[in-house]
Amino acid sequence: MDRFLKIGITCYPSLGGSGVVATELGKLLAEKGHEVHFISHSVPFRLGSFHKNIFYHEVDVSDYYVFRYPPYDLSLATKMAQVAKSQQLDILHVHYAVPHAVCAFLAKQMVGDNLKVVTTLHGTDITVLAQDESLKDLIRLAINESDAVTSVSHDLMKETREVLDIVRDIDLTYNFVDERVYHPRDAIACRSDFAAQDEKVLMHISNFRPVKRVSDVVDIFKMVNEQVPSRLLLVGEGPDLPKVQMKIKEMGLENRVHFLGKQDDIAHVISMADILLLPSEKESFGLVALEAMACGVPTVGTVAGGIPELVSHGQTGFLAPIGATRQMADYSILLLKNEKLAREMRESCLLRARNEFSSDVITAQYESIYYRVLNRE
Ligand code: GMT
Repeated sequence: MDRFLKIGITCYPSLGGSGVVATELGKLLAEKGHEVHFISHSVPFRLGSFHKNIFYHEVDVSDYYVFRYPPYDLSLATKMAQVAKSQQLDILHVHYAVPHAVCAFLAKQMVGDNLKVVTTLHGTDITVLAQDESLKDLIRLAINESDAVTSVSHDLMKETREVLDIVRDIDLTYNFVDERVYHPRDAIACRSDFAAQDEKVLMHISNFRPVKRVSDVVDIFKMVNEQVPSRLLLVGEGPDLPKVQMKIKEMGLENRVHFLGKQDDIAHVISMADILLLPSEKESFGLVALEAMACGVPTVGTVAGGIPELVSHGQTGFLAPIGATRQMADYSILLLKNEKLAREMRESCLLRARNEFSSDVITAQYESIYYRVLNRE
């Protein structure tokens, strides 16, 4: 049996959890001996250094003058088919149903049934886009026609079934982090650039979309800071950033809040924190909470989407209802004032990340899905 596969991967290559997971998976598969071909409009930002088993195929979008909107989806589908034929791909693994699973469906029509399509659902493709009546039937088709479908949480799986009326099998494959990168780093020097020795550090990392409720982060921080001298580090940027900056100014918190913008070395940055705040309204998984957990940092957040599958309430963090800022502040204060609890939670975080979300285990789960759809179990 040929264990080494040729795998095409398509994802959103810029910032975002789905792109991170897809890229990290591709890198780990390549390390295990598989040949991995990324097909996208730009090089995935986490791809890093050269690896002999990793290839990148750029999608050129036609800008023919009759097109009002350049048809990226059609160019991507064509490129997928070309790469599948020329490289004799076994698997096309697409991350995000829209448009990637739809493009993979088209590519398969061009290539034939030997090409197997695996679709991973990450969240907003279902929780937002599948609610749109104009896209619903298309997303359902792409999901039903995939040879395997995976979801990053039970919650997302349930929602996919409910919203799209899907009855087919869906595999659960939680997200993971590369333990060689995500582990507690010595961040004492960086931390002291922002916080004095007797101050605590709260952190929020996101794309500042409304769904992240960054305004709640500020409210929580204000309440915490009234009882425990603290600093808030905000990492990332996005549409709500100006609103949040304004709120911080109005609350007179400018001197206690630091904006770090987009950062590459998230493991190092997170290691500066005592707590990660994730008060999202919706989160199919919440990769950043796993990144924090792997660095020994507990999350205080919401009982939203897949977060409770990841953050074990009372052990690796605390969860409260969406919008319950007072409760999240009280949990944070409890944790920041109790060194023993903080130490225990840190240990539980490291253990849980290693045991439940190990990159070895999750990569092997994806491999077994590939072998299953190829009938090579
Ligand atoms: O959270 C975002 O806004 C980005 C989005 C993405 O497309 O990458 O994240 C989704 O996929 C991540 C990886 O599986 C999950 O960790 C996030 O929870 C999910 N976001 C939402 O469900 C809002």
